Parts: sequence; structure tokens; C-alpha cells
Amino acid sequence: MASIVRNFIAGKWVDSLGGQCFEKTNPADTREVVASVTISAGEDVDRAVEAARRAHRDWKALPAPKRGEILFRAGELLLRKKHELGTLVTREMGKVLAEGLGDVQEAIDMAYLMAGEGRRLSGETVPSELPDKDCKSVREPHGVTALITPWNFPTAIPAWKIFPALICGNTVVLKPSSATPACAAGLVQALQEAGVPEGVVNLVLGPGEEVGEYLATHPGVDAVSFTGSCSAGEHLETLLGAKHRPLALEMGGKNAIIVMDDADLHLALEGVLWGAFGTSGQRCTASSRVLVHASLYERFLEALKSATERLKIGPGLNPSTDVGPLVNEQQLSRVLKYIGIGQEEGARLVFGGNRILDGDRAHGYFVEPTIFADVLPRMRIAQEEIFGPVVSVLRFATLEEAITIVNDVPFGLSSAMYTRDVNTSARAERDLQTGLVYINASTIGAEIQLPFGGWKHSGSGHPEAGGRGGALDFYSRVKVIYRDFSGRLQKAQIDS
Ligand code: UN1
Repeated sequence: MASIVRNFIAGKWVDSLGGQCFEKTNPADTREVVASVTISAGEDVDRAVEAARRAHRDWKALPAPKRGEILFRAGELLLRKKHELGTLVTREMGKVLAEGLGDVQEAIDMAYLMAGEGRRLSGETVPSELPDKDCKSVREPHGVTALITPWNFPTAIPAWKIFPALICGNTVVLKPSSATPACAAGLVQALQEAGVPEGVVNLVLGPGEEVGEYLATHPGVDAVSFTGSCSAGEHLETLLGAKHRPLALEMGGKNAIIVMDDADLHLALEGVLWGAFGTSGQRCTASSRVLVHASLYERFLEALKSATERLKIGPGLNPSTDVGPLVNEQQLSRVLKYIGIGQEEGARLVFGGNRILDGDRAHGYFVEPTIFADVLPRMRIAQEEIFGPVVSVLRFATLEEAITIVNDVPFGLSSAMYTRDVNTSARAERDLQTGLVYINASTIGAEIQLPFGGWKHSGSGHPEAGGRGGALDFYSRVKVIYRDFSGRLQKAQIDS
């Protein structure tokens, strides 16, 4: 049944002032309307930012452990609603149900982690060079944070941002992707039910180019966190640079798995299938390149092809489905365009390459998992992010060559290596230029207790998740306090 999804402003679910709506359909079968969604404009954003500003003072004044208790309750509620929300993730975004549930689990994990951080929001205390003087640093919130989130992890990524923002004492205006508004509303509702005070979390729904940009550049916003495409992220960077507004960006990836000649091939094959075709390749961390040692290249390719043939493509709610649909028409044409580019560039299409149009699947955005072999490092399909179930298989002869190929792209989010040799692993760990490195595991599957962030064009250097060294460092700013209780003028660097 279709739900009605509204903005959430100052503790109330409200239609946009313009009163317009759009219909969000199920990507596995577009005949099913998942939600009727309000479309906001600038004035709705103004109201949300105003509500967040009003709420900030009291929220900041609430002791962090108390804020943490509310977040803990939100985690408990999400756990109770896990099946309902996970199913909604699958209906609205398309990923298979096990992954839909995993998406919600990641939000729960983040709620619990940040709830605990409420009792640990530490700064530093250090000795002074002068007697009778304290030196310490404390963390303070920025104020109102604008959080702009994508559709591929429609509850996890908003949670990655909301929970650390809140525990640090910020208030929030969330603008989720128009492809997954109902999931965002489900998450916000759990926060409301957990007792987050009025105005502390607000939700505005509408197109990114208008509503998202208006929000990010709003004079009432103090910090912005964005996850999405490189072009949108870099556009925001240009707009916000002159405003001196803290901006965290998580953008694309062109992640690679290296399969060394001593790898456990069965394990590597499983890792490639999971990393390349899980979530239909719609992860920033998806394994879109596989580098296979020349000595086992054809053997590995053959095994990959026959394993891919066995994958079942269908609606994510069907328990036998391995790979769900793409999220929408736009992604479908993007993926098909890149499949065309690969063929024009002369890569060998080993499997897939087509939209699936039989039976009920004609009503969804299904594409065959696609394998290109004999891909050369400079080809566009080996350089550019596709964000779909398309994997490029490359050949290499030495470890140095493999590492050079992996690093020689504009992105630097995730990489992986399969090897049984500890020395080979250590060299890869040292030399791979990505924010995440996996050994004997795929490029996907980061856990929230460590920072998650990309290097180079993949990110801005402010990682998500983790604690200190991760999200807490972005959502708080440091204040240094020197307290002199000597009762006389003391001069640092001068008094000896
Ligand atoms: C993404 O790739 O878009 O590491 C986010 C993972 C998930 C999050 C991925 N925990 O695969």
C-alpha cells in the first residue's frame, strides 16, 4: 500500500507549502506506487532551518549522555522495526531483502555506537609550561547541520550522519534522495518516537538540484555533509568554499580487487561476485574492477562467468533472488550507456550486457550482471564510476603493476587483495591509495566503528562513521581553553 510521505518540521509531519506531490514507485515493478511524496521548495527549507536553529540551544545544553540515551532508544526502536523498514528499503530502492535488513542494521549499529559516544566525547588535557595553569580542549557543535543523502543506503547513510551530528549537539535538516523518501521518513519517525525534541531533526523532501542546493547554501546552516555523485559534490564544494562552511563529501569510487597467483580462488570468486553484483553494483564501494594475475586469468574468468550465469535476477523481496533491479530509469540508462562504451572501446563482453524485458521483469529496471574481459587500464569502463552490475576484468603480471593500475584512477575509496602471502599483503596495505583496504575480503562491507572515507576524488578527507578520527571530528569543532589560576600575569614562551 502506498504511504503518504511528508516533510517533518518542528516536530510535525507537514505537506510542503506548494502542496505538490510526486509518486515514488517500486523499481522491481513500477506499477506499484510505494509512496506519494511532498515536493518542497525554498520556503519549506526556510522553515526547517528556522526550526533547527530554534531547537539548537536547548539540544546543545542537554548533557551529551542524555542525548545518548535518546539515541539508544532510537536504536532499540529501529531494531523493533527492522523487518518493516528493511522491507521498505527493498520495495523503495530495490536491493534484496537480506541487504535491506543489513541497511537498517547499519543504522542500528550507528545509533548504539553514538549513544555510547555520549559518555566519551573527549577532548584533551595537557600540562601547561607555566605553573597554576590548565590547558584543555573541548568539543562543541557547529549548530545546524544540513545532511544530504543518497538512495543506495537509504537508512544507513542518513544514520551515519544524523547520529554523530546529534550526539555532538547539532541539530539537523535532512534532505534525502528523491528515490528513497519513505525510508528516510521511517528513520526520522523512529527518532521522533524515541523522544528527539521538536525541531532537533527536520526532514525536507524534494529534488537535489533545487532543495538540496538551497539547503546547503542556506545562511542559517553551519555545516554540510553530502554523499552522492562527484559532480554534485564538487558543485557544492565550489558553492561553499567561499562561505567557509565545513563540508564533508563522500562521492564515487572505482574500486578494485587484486587476485594474486597464490590466492584462494574460490574465496576470491565469492568476493568478486558479492562486491561486483551485490546491491546490483550500486555501492560507492562496489568492486567494478578485478585485476587477475596472468597465470590464472582465463581460468578465473571462466569460473566467474559460470558463477554469474547462475545468479538469479528478480525482485528483491523474492527469497531466491540474488540481484535486484537498478533504482530508476536514470541509473538504467547510465548503466546501459557504459555497457555500450565498453563495447565501443573494444573490451570483450563475456557475459550479460542487456536489459531484461521478459514477463513481469519488463516492468522493472533489471539489467543482466555484465562482465567485460581484456579491459585495459585507460579504458573509460576501467576509469569511470558506472554504479551498476558491470565488472571490468584486467590482467597483470607483477604486484607493482597491479598496484599501479589500482591507484591510477581519479578515485580512492576501497580496494582489496586476495593472497596467502603475508609479505604481499603487507606491501599492498602500504601502497594502495584508498581510504579502505581489504585483505582476503571484498571491497564492500565496512563496519561502522572505524572511519569510512575516500581519498582523492572519492572524498573530502572528512570520513563518516568511527568515533575520534571519524565522524565526531567533523560534527564537532574544537575549542581550546587556558585557565590561569596563578593570580598574576604569566607569559607563555617568555617566562622561563
Ligand atoms: C557505499 O558503498 O555506498 O561498506 C556504502 C559497505 C557498507 C556501506 C557502503 N557498510 O559496503
